[in-house]
Amino acid sequence: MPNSNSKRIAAEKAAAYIQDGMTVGLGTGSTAYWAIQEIGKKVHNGLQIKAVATSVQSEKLAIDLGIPLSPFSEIAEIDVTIDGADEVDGMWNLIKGGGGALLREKIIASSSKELIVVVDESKVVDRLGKFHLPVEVVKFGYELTRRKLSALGCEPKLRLVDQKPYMTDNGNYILDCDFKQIAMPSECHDAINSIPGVVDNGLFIGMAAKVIVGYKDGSVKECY
Ligand code: ABF
Repeated sequence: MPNSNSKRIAAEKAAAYIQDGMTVGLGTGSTAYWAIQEIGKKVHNGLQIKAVATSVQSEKLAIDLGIPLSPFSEIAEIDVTIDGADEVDGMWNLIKGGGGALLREKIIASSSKELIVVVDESKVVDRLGKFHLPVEVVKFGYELTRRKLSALGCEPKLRLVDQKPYMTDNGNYILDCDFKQIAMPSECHDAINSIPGVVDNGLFIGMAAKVIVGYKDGSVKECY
């Protein structure tokens, strides 16, 4: 994972909130990576937690670090989830899903008492939408789903890896939708999710309890 200092300081600041006895959601991406590393150190030093991961990638990292994972069936509620984002606006609405994990991230975030978002300064924007919005769709009829999405005023592109459709951990496709800018994120979120074939999208509206931003100069800012 890239050794980006500003991501790392934000992630480590967030990891300081993890206390004994907590159930913790582990995010996905290169910023969440540093939070998981820090949590792994704390577990190695005796911290007693249960964790659940937002992706197979984070699950593997947690296992490598000795972080105890619990099956969803045993988790009533998650105390804190630490996760990254692709964009954060002034209302702390987020675009997530660049890493392809948006569905599990949203499920876990919605089951968490507190979602702490960790980003570097490049992710903070005035208006969401420069980052193409990831939308997770079922494979069946995705061409029709794509047409309905484009009718909302965007250009949906099927995410490819090695010239083949990217498959999420849940066996679905991702359409990356270029809206240029998203003036009304909440309405956009609802319009997208009302389209048959859409599983969920990367707009996280009003879900962040805290946003921690790391800066190139080594400073870090917590926004409540
Ligand atoms: C994940 O973190 C994704 O939702 C998002 O795409 C990614 C942010 O990227 P990174 O932390 O690697 O910059 O939660």
